[in-house]
Parts: sequence; C-alpha cells; structure tokens
Amino acid sequence: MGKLLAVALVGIAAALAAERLLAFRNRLNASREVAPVSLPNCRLIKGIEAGSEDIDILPSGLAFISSGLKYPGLKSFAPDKPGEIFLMDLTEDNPRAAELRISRGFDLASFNPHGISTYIDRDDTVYLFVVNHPHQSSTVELFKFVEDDNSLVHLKTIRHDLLTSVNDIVAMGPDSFYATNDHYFSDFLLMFLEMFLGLTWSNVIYYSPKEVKEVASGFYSANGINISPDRKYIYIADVLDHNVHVMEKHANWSLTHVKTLQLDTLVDNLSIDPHTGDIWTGCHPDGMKLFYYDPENLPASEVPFGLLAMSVPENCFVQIVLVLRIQNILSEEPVVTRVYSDNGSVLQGSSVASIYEGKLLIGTVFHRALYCDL
Ligand SMILES: [Ca+2]
Ligand SMILES: [Ca+2]
Repeated sequence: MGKLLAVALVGIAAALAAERLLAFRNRLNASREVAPVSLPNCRLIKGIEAGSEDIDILPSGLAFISSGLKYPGLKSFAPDKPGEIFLMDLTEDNPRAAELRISRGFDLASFNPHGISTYIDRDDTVYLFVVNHPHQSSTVELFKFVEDDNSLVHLKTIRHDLLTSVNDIVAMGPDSFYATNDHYFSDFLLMFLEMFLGLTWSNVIYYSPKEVKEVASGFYSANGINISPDRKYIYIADVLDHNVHVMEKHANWSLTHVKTLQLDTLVDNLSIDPHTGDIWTGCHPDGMKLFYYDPENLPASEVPFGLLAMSVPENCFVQIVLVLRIQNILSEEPVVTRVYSDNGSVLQGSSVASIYEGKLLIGTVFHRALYCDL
C-alpha cells in the first residue's frame, strides 16, 4: 500500500511538473514567428553595443538611453563594464549618442541601469529617475540633468522594502513615481520558480517621501509603465501575460483598472507619443530566446534553464525584434500596427521603441540600438 501511494504521488508530481512546463513555455513563446517589416531609413547607433533597455525623450528632443543592463539569466555583452546613460539630440540632422558624465560620490562601478523616466519641474529642472540593480538589489537613483555640462548630478538613492525587483518607473513629481516590480522575489532561483509556477505576485508601487504603497497587483510580471499625455491614465505592460493594462489614476495616487488590451507577444517598455497619445512598445515575440542566447555555453548553475533546453527547437536562438504601435487604446477598437520587425540580423531583443517628430529609436535588452527616420 505504501509503495502504491508513493508511486501515485510521484505520478501526480510528474504530471503537475509537465503541465507547469507546458504552461511556462506558452507564456514565453507567445507568437514565435513574426513576418519581417522593414523601414527604409534606419541605422545602428554608434557606440551602443551592450544594450539600450529603456529610452525616454524630452519634449526638446533630447533622448536618454540606459545601457549595460546585467539581469539574472540574460546575456550581457559587457559583463564587467558598469552601465551607462547615453544622450542623443534628435533635433540634429545626424544625431550621435554621447555618454553622460555622472557626478562624483556615486558608486559607478556597480551601476546597473534598467528602466528610466524623466520629470521636468516647474522651474525647468530636468530630473532623471533610473532603476538600478547594484549587487543584484533594486534601487531608484535620482539625478539632475545638467545640459550645459552633459552630465548627471546624483541627488539620492531610493531604497524601500516594497521596491524589491523593480523593472521600470514613471515619474510623478521631482521625488515621486510609480514603479513595477517584475517579480515578488529578487533571488534568481526563486524568481525562476515564481515564473515557472505561474504565480501572479508581481505588482506596482507608488513611492513618495511621505507615502509608499502598493497600487496594483496580480500581474505575472509587470514590466513597462507610462502615463497618458493628459496624465489621467497609467499604462502597465504585463510581459508574461502578453497584454497592456489601462489604469485610472486618482487624487490619492491609487489606481483602478479600466481595461486590458490583449496582444500575442511579450510586451516590454511602453513609450507615449506626446502629440497623439499612441503607445509605442518594444516586444519579445519569443521570450524563450531571451533566456537562451547562447545554448552552447549554459552555465552549469543555471539548472532550470538546462531543464527547459530539452524542449527548445534548434537553430533559432537569435532573438526577433518587434515594434508595435497601439492607437486609441481607450476606444472600443484600438489599432495595433507592426511598425518594424527583424529576424535578429540587424537588431536583437527589442525592449523599447520611442518616437520624436517622425524619428524612431529602438532599444534592446543587451544588444545595439536603432535610429529610424519614419
Ligand atoms: Ca521607462
Ligand atoms: Ca523593461
């Protein structure tokens, strides 16, 4: 009887694990194949070789680009080099990316920038908020941008028990913001388990010096976050649920759900066209490839990914790039357009697409960045 029970339990456990594996694969391999869509006037941006995970553009046409993200389980082309913030002036005919100098007193060696957001104060001071992961932790760094000097002055490091695994932020004031936690756990193995089990423990936090609180929860993995031009709605991308949520913002900073736009791809960061309100996003049509950049060289310690490798098709480890434009998200029939798609020969792993006066910047998790004249 004891043996029968043991066999039954093992059988149940195996069946559950197989079911989870299948569900997890479905979350990661959303649409897999995407027909290429090309744009005629694009060029790779010189000097950006190790990622351009997030991009934020000021109304004046100055674009901030975060580069050099080191994220558990993902490829890095410059694992020993600290991250950087690049600046690009999109009003120039032939814009170039220049690295911004960061003021002394900030620990540059552990700088690991992720999502970014800008805020222009009443006195025209420009603040840059940067999600940072020094030593695998999560902080938000607040900088003042000094244009004359091409530099960032570090003002403060924000840490909080509710800011556990921050992915992106959207600034609400000179020292307040909404932030997405892409996982409940920050430890790599627990993070993987959380994804594998399909737990919806990811959330959104409102932070100000006076008050910090959870304002939305129940996400598989909340990622990109941004605000509508009229500042009434907050948009949140759930990368593992393949959708964008529209939330209404209230006077006390709480959020209520308005609607969800379901897509068939893993949605990363969200950018807003300030004139039209269109949402532009960089997507990962096949999330499996994010974790499988180099199948020849899987670190032995990354057992969970080794387990998954058994079921990954061969010869398709290069990540596809996909840029979507979402028009009229609040209407009955939003229009979703595939603006650009590449099989990985030009660009790999698109995480963001930002627009400024007919110019498009496409950023990636760990690869290069593309500049297009639309
Ligand atoms: Ca952002
Ligand atoms: Ca992101």
